[in-house]
Amino acid sequence: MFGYTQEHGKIITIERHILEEQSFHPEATGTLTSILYDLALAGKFISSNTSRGGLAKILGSTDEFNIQGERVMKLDRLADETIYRLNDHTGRMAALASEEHAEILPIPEKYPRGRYVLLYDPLDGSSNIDFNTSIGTIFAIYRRKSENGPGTLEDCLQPGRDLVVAGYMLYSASTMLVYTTGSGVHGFTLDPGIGEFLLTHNDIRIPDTPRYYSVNQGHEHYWSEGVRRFTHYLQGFDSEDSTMSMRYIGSLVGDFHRTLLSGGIFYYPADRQDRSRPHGKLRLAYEAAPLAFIMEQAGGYASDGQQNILDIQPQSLHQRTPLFIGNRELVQKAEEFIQRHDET
Ligand code: AFP
Repeated sequence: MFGYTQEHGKIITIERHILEEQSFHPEATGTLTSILYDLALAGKFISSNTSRGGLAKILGSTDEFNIQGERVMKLDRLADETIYRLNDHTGRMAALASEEHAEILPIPEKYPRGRYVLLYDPLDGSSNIDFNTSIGTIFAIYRRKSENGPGTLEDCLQPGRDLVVAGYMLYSASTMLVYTTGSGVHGFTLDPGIGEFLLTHNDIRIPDTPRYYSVNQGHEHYWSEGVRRFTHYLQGFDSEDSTMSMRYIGSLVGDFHRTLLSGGIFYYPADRQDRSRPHGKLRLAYEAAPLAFIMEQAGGYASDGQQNILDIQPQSLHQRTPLFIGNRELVQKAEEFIQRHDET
């Protein structure tokens, strides 16, 4: 009746939901539950600041550039520090890695180290901030591989297949947190009045009938023949049946979230625009792998055009990858076009 959840009219907070999920795993110590709770808290903090943007004088950019060569926005910095500071002292993390930093972020010596590593993109789509358009945070949690001591680079360089938790926060008309621990995808909406994330989207499945395709078509000129022909296929050039509408925000979390709920495909292919990044713009560890894990849990699929994103072993923290993500048949269709028309 109040629209919070379809689940027998119950109002379910994220805390209760996480605890209920934990009860299905008798071996669980509660550590992951606490990490998720801290991430939800980070989401509330970042959301509160993004919604006060102009008022809090935190819109705009600093004079610095991050490891990706992008200008650091003030809110980026704030989101980055919030997530680090909520996780550096809890004894749950062996190390962290942020899209904003070249190297892994160690846990200070004075604090205990834990069993997990957290990789995060603190504020994705930040070039949209000043235009009041949706932005997001993406997070990925793995079990450490090293036995003890400080977490290592190797702990952070794991294929998406080994993810323990993946999720994102979307700061938009409302703030949402969506996550999976490998048993379904669940979405929560922040009720700003009470400061709680409440379950609004239980067990999300990507709809079977795709609705939109999503790509920066302004780059078509730089695409391969396979990607161009695939796009024409979506536009119905091959058969009227497959005509699809296009939507593109330019903010990955927003574009992904719409694709997840509406069905369709989002892609950011490799292109020839910038020779320094022949594999496209998106980052494997911070963006593609966690979103691929969520998409697969929701019944979809993600590929780099040739192979499942989840099977790619990252070689470096900031490695980039082409990404095709959404309904399985569409992503496989993209693979087919690429295989048929592009040289490998
Ligand atoms: P910014 O964080 O610089 O805004 O980049 C956002 C992003 O990494 C991702 O969120 C978008 O999907 C993609 O870039 C948009 O890139 P284009 O502007 O080239 O379409």
